[in-house]
Amino acid sequence: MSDQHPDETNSEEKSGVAGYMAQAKEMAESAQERGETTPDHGSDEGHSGPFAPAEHLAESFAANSMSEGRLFDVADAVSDYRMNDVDVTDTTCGYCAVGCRFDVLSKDDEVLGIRPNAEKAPVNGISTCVKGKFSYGYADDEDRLTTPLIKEDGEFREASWDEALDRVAEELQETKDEYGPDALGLVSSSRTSNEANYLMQKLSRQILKTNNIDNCNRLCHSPTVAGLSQTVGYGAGSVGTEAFNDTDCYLITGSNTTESHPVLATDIKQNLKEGAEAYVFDPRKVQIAEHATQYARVTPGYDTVWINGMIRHILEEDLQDDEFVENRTVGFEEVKEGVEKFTPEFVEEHAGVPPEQLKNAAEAVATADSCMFCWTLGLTEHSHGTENVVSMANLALVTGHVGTEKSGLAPFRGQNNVQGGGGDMGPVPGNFPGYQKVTDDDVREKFEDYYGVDDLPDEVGLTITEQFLAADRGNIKSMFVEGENPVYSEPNVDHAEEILEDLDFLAVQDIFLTKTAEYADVVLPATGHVETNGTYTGTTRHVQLVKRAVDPPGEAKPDWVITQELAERFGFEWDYDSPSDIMDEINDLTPIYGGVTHERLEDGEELQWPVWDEDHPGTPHLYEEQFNTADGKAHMFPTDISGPAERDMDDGDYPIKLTTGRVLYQYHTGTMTNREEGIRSYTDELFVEINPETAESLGIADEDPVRISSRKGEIEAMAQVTDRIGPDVVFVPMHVLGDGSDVVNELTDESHLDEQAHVPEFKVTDVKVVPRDRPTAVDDDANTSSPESADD
Ligand SMILES: Nc1nc2c(c(=O)[nH]1)N[C@H]1C(S)=C(S)[C@@H](COP(=O)(O)OP(=O)(O)OC[C@H]3O[C@@H](n4cnc5c(=O)[nH]c(N)nc54)[C@H](O)[C@@H]3O)O[C@H]1N2
Ligand SMILES: Nc1nc2c(c(=O)[nH]1)N[C@H]1C(S)=C(S)[C@@H](COP(=O)(O)OP(=O)(O)OC[C@H]3O[C@@H](n4cnc5c(=O)[nH]c(N)nc54)[C@H](O)[C@@H]3O)O[C@H]1N2
Ligand code: SF4
Ligand SMILES: [Mo]
Repeated sequence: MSDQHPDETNSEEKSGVAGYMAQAKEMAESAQERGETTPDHGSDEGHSGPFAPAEHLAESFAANSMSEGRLFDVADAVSDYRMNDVDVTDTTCGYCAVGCRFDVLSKDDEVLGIRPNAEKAPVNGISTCVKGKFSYGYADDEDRLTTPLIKEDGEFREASWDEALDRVAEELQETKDEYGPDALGLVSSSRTSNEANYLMQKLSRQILKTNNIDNCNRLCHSPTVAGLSQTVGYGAGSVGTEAFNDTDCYLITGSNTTESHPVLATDIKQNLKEGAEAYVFDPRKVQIAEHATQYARVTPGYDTVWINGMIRHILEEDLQDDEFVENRTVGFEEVKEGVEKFTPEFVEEHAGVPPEQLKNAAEAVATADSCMFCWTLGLTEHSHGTENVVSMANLALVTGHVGTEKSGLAPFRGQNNVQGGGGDMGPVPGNFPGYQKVTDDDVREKFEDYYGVDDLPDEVGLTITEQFLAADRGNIKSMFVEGENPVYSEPNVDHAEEILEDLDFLAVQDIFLTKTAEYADVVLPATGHVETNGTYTGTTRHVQLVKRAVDPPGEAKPDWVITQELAERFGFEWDYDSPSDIMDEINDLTPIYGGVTHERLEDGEELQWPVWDEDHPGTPHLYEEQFNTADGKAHMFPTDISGPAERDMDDGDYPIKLTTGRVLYQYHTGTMTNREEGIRSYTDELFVEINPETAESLGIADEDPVRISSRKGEIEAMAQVTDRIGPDVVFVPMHVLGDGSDVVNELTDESHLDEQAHVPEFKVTDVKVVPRDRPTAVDDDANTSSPESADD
């Protein structure tokens, strides 16, 4: 897309647009002057122009971050739309799991703009965030993969689909014949549709006979799925969308809501303005904390401590919901006993939360008429992430705030389709679709009958991080990676790269030649989200349609089509004509999706699973009467003080705790967002947030280049000195910023996994931080008195 609009001045409409843009830029600047350095998607009133009022703040920040030409393109599309001159396709956002819906405006197979369509958008109404609204330039980027590629003598060459798919099938078959099916590892993609993910798990089980299939859910909310499955039943949030706007109280922890789930943050902020309360616990004073009733800074890695402390205080003050506990839960006595040691003093010592803040929050949460318990990765990406989630479920259950319209458990899920494609559809080592266990004989028999085979694998397979570790030991020989960029997103990426390099065979299916794809033997070009039909399932269990707005570039094919054509190479004729056909099969085999059909969605029905059959209206909130457990009760389990995996190691050399995460403008490894010049310019350098006190003790000033080293590696970044973060903790974004030569996952450790969910400990790593030009020499100076070791 050109930077300069060809025709900026020759219509009144456009000069109106130009005026609006100038206004928008001013708004953005004044917001920045007000100190809103972390731009917020927000909604605002009072401006006129080509955009609807509530879109304004998103536009204003976009105006500040995107080239003028690009904005004119967008603005033009909107005015063209008014002239009915463009194609309009209603679809669901392909970035995060909020599940915003909007119209894609396109003309001549080029996406011109995105415009929310409130009538068809149950979650977002007329809101979107800057990514959903503006980051679609990737779609016609010149670097898109347009043909299959095969590597020959270390170089890629173009290949036909037949040649590429034959090669993939032969190689996978060869590994299977020689080493057995479990020498294969498959990574499915939460970026892709439910239908595509369903077929990936089918390929893995029916044809390749392995349960070694996983997806990015592992790196993310797998502890949420594990923790909630064992306590309340379903590995999903219990609340529907109403709660976000109407609850009386929010407990929010480990969630940078305004940057990671901007549209949910808008609902929450609006509700706070109308009198609701919010209690935020986070090591960083993230922007949602500015809007909260109370913010408490927590020591990273010690969340079970303050959560148990809250339960203890609630019990001490007799504020628990006795009736709920008695009638709807088991395990209360054990939890009561388990929390005894978590006195306010103990909590302050280990988790850093002052007693007053702990008590305030506990009392507010327990006595509110309704309350939502919200968390994201700050709670899950730990070596004890599942325990954190179980603690959170215990807290919610003790207060009785689960199972109503305005109260419940609200993990904000990550990728656009991680709830559906990453979990519900079963591309995970232990579950068929619908959380049906691969180890359950009756379940396996049902799938065997349907799939016409009698040997589905019956042992739980390997998770994504375990697949890498197994490959390192030589037990996995070949991998198939769809829509995942592990050489940036896995822990200890230098090691991950070596492992990929050493595989016998690697196939990658993506929309770009990613750094992961560079290691592949065969690369398969897939369609992106504006070129795809199917469904995504968002964080509130909404199943929503995704539709093709423009034709794919070159010969790129939809993910589900590629998987079906690969299956054919193994002699399996699946014969699906469309994603809707695949959904019919999902309906047959997956009780919670029993009545989710494309027809109903086309008719505008709003379906949140479970949807048991075609007459069932769906389930906006879970657990109104029963939990999804054998006895219908919620099961509470006591949890203990856990702490990060590295807590027992000698941290003399690495006295600082590193935590990692997201920024508003970027999306993960940046394969899509980094193609927007304006967005990139906002995040053109890797940075590290350092508290002023810590910076001073380390001799580091704002914007200084620094070196950060851990037991696994070393990177450089630019210091951002800010009291957003607490002393002795630093934050580095997980994204690929600047030239990408340094990424934070060079520092993280792949061996610190949660015992149950196997998520890596992305949220706490011991590090050392020094000014760049001072030698780090961790190996040399262990006994010298550098400022940081002097501080210990
Ligand atoms: N802009 C943008 N939005 C995204 C994404 C993106 O890449 N970019 N990715 C999507 C995906 S896949 C996901 S999973 C979500 C993730 O959404 P978030 O979980 O909100 O994202 P993170 O930045 O990883 O932030 C987690 C929060 O945890 C806090 N934290 C760190 N350590 C601890 C701890 O020990 N305890 C507690 N209580 N908190 C801690 C951090 O300070 C931060 O506020 O975002 C989704 N949305
Ligand atoms: N240090 C640290 N590391 C982390 C995290 C953290 O908080 N800290 N968070 C973790 C989390 S929560 C997540 S979810 C992961 C994310 O890690 P990844 O999933 O590896 O990150 P993405 O950049 O979203 O990669 C998705 C890939 O899919 C491709 N793609 C997009 N759309 C399609 C499509 O329709 N079809 C196909 N075939 N490909 C497509 C993109 O080009 C990209 O290469 O990172 C994890 N890593
Ligand atoms: S909040 Fe999430 S779903 Fe909504 S527009 Fe932004 S990235 Fe897309
Ligand atoms: Mo995620």
